[in-house]
Amino acid sequence: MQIIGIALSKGRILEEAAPLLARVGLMPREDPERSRKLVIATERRDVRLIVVRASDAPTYVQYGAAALGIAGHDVLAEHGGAGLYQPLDLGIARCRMVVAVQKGFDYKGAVRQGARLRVATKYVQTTRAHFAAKGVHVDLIRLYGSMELAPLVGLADAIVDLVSSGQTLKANGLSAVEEIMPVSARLIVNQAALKTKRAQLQPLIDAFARAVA
Ligand code: PRT
Ligand code: MG
Repeated sequence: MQIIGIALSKGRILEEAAPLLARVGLMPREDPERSRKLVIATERRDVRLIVVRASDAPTYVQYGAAALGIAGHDVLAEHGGAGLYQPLDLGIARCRMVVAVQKGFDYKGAVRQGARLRVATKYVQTTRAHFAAKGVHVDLIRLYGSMELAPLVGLADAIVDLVSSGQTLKANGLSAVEEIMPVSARLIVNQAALKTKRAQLQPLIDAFARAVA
């Protein structure tokens, strides 16, 4: 019996994945939000949770450090998906990736005039691809969080960030001017492991599919 790891992040993803994990029979044996352990046993002796940063989940699965994982489409788009199967949209942690600007900034006008936009984001690859496809010239400023701050202090003309309720944008005088993609979390699988451990992995993937349906 080989041990199967599931890479996932605490917070939003774990919170919304918890009911799915319960239905699949993978309830953690201790609360990952409270525990300082990063490897957490589940109801099943052959499956454990690997607690990672949200943006690191695809990397752990790509290199086979975890056979399975749960990651947002935002994070997967940025990672590129090398070495991963993405068999299932789990429909959790839903939001939208958008371009947002300060109220009063004429985004459409700036784009129309071919102005060079300064765009702050942690989604550098996705943002570059989005504006390249539109033929808009951008200077990308790489941030690691709190993107909403950048336009307020003159660091950037626009940001690319996630929005769910819209409260954070609103509270900072920003508004979404363009949607880049809808986002939800996917089940991800190491491609090589799916071949070598299919007897163990396929039933788990099927169980997740039933849990979602
Ligand atoms: O904290 P860390 O740097 O490790 O990573 P993280 O901040 O990306 O992790 P986490 O747990 O916050 O988010 C994990 C995943 O949840 C993301 O990769 C998305 O796939 C998904 N998700 C869904 C979201 C949101 N909704 C969301 N609203 N992730 C972040 N947000 C943030 C957004 O960036 C903005 O700052 O919430 C704020 C906006 O929320 P509203 O409700 O005010 O619009
Ligand atoms: Mg966070």
